[in-house]
Amino acid sequence: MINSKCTTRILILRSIAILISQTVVSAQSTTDMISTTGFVLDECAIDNITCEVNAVCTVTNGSITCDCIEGYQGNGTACSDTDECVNGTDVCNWKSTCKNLLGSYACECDIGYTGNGTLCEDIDECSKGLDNCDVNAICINNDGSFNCICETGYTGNGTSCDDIEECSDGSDNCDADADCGNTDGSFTCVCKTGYTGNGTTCKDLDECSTGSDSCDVNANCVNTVGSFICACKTGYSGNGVTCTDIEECSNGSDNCDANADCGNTDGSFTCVCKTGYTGNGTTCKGNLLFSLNPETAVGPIRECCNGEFRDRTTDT
Ligand SMILES: [Ca+2]
Ligand SMILES: [Ca+2]
Ligand SMILES: [Ca+2]
Ligand SMILES: [Ca+2]
Repeated sequence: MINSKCTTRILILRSIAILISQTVVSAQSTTDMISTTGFVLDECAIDNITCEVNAVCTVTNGSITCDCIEGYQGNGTACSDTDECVNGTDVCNWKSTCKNLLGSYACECDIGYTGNGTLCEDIDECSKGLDNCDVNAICINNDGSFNCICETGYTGNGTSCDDIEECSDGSDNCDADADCGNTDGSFTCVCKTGYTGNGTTCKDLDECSTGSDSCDVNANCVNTVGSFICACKTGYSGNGVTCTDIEECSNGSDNCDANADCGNTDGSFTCVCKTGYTGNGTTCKGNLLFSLNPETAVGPIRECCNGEFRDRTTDT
């Protein structure tokens, strides 16, 4: 603060009237009188010279001095406010704002800082819960402020974060043979039926070798990409998932010889040549049987032809 002084030297004749003692005063100057008598004169009070309201009056070696008080500047009879903020005499922290007051000034920590103005420290808005970050955002404190960053899986400005629709916007990494399912903050990849893997990588599932097929026990399983085929084995009919034995004998699909007996079996059938016939069942030939020795036989000779006996004599 810059103060100027106004010094006024005067003779205080009237001071005699207020001398505390009755000591006779010689005709001396007031200055001499004080020093020689030891009496105290309130010269500031008795003098017509009045200091400015924002100044203090002091007496030094018989001289009255008006000094502007701290916070003001002038010659003592006229004092004006000192703007400490402008002249740089304030001690405000660089993170605070200086506000000039009449006869003084104030330091107010800037937004984001806390303290008395002379000392200002960053406010950790994140740990104190003073941030306005979205519930799905990460708060990062910094000097004087903070940042809000949407968490992975969300999009927005940090104070507002929305779920990313990965499946519909194509930002998912699901395999082409996987089903993508959106979730709040993420997404899922599940291999489609017929495929196996973690969802981001899917390969065909060999249902036949892994035993996860649904083929009938009497069907052949054929693996395909993404699926499998069930085909009833020979001798069975059905859709592959359910196979039943074919009744070849009764539905006429057997290939037994006409002179064979057809017998159904599970998955097949048998052909057995009838009595009097020989063959593998699918082909049967009649036995040529002579009931008697033609040379010694008495009566008609009977022979067999295609299982029917007849008199040989009648055949000639
Ligand atoms: Ca901060
Ligand atoms: Ca999502
Ligand atoms: Ca397959
Ligand atoms: Ca059969």
